[in-house]
Amino acid sequence: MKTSTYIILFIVVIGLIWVYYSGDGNASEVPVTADSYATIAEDGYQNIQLRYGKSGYSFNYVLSPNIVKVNQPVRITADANSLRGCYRYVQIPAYGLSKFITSSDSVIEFTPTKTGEVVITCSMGMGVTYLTVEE
Ligand SMILES: [Cu+2]
Repeated sequence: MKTSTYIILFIVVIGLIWVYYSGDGNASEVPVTADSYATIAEDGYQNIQLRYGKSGYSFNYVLSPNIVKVNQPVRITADANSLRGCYRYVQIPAYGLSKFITSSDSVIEFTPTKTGEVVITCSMGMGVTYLTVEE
């Protein structure tokens, strides 16, 4: 093959790789499974774990489970060991919540009052994940 053919092939392959990996880490990339749905514990709370780990094609906050029922209290327990730097400053702007996570103080509780996606972010905004609230 001619050199120009190789160059064109190279550009096409790079383009395909770029398209494949250019996800923005939205919750929609995380496949929904039975484990995605929170169960309601005896105390009425839906227990969620928050940690730092692989999310889609990158690393970010990970919620498990990540789908809850509306108007039922949610208890998010953060894994302080996996959260570093500003990732420990967990914000839930829609509910006016802001908390610095330590290993002895790692719980955030709130009751989602409307359906949709609740943004959970770090203080600087690079840590982002979404809690899906359903009817
Ligand atoms: Cu941050």
